[in-house]
Amino acid sequence: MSQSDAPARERVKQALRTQRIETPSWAYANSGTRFKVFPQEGVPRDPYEKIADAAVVHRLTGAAPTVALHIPWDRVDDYADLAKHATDLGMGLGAINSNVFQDPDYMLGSVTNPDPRVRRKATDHLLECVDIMDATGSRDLKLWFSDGTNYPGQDDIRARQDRLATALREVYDRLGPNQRILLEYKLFEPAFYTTDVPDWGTAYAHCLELGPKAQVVIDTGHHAPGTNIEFIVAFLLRVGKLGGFDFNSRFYADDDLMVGSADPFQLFRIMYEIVRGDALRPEAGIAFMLDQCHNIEPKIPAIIRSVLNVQEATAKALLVDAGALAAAQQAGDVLGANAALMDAYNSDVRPLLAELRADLGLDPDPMAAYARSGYFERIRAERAGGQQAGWGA
Ligand code: AFD
Ligand code: MN
Repeated sequence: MSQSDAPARERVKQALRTQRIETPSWAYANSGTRFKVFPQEGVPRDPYEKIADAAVVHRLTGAAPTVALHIPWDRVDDYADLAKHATDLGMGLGAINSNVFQDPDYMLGSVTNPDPRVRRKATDHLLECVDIMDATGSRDLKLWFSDGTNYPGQDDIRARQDRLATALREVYDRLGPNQRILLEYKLFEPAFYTTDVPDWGTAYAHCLELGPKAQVVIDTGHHAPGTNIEFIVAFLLRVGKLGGFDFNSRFYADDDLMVGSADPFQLFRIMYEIVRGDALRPEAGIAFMLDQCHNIEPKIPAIIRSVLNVQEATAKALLVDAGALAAAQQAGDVLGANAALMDAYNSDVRPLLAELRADLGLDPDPMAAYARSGYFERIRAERAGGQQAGWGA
């Protein structure tokens, strides 16, 4: 199917109108590597300013109406007031990200720590995050555990799974009817020998044990090099256990670069499995979140670029001629089937996306619109003082 085919263009545009991409509060703040955090001008100093920046991304792209929070980085006295601030800016508060990886007590783990006092403290933090979800109206609690060990024999691998299951069960049972746990896995880092939730299979098994309100979240930077991520997407979609994504890009490790910047073809293949699984619609419940750190590039335009990259990959995936592809697959026509997918991937969808933005009353080029907006110059002046937000690694 080519995008010169008018009905196809309309169908693609219609599907893209429903796409929602959630940006992370922490991507607007200072970030870096373990070697250095390079502060940037204009960076927000609190969650209110982070949400203001996220609102600019949504205003220019029309596709990013919610912003994920990270607790305690975004802790405030009155979450209802923060939610109203977001609403006033045309935004919503999205996933609540727990943080049981930066307190000194968590050196040997959080919910899997051998010390029951530490496990209680970590589990109480997760329960506090659910309380916050009640106040913000968030659906999703994102759980990532840096828990693991650095040496063989350090701790009992199996006992740590029991501890994890116990904590997850307590938090799961606290969830309201419209709330979910999104359990995130990561193969490596910061632990070097075992990680307690290292891969999609572990996350899937725990979510299966917990129940329907526990889903797996795929962070695209959390796999061994060469992992076929679109296989994981297809498998989890088929069994109804894909809760969402933490999109980013990597050349080597968990680089948290702009999604699609290192491997746009992989992002297209991932979005093709979403389209093939009829999971693009908001009703499908897949959270399309960014989880990125813009260490050396200006943050707001980097996030805009990331949203555009997801839209472009999605538009290409929507252009795949499903009929021609299925026919070639069933006929065992290897080259024909590959060509059907590659035809879509090789389409330049930027004119179609520019047309969609014009239809929506948006500037066809959000990056240029941001550069012209004067917003950066304004926040650089307004935010000259105060303590910049960041995770201070
Ligand atoms: C780190 C972790 C993980 C988590 C994110 C926000 O690797 O991706 O989702 O922090 O807590 O990037
Ligand atoms: Mn993540």
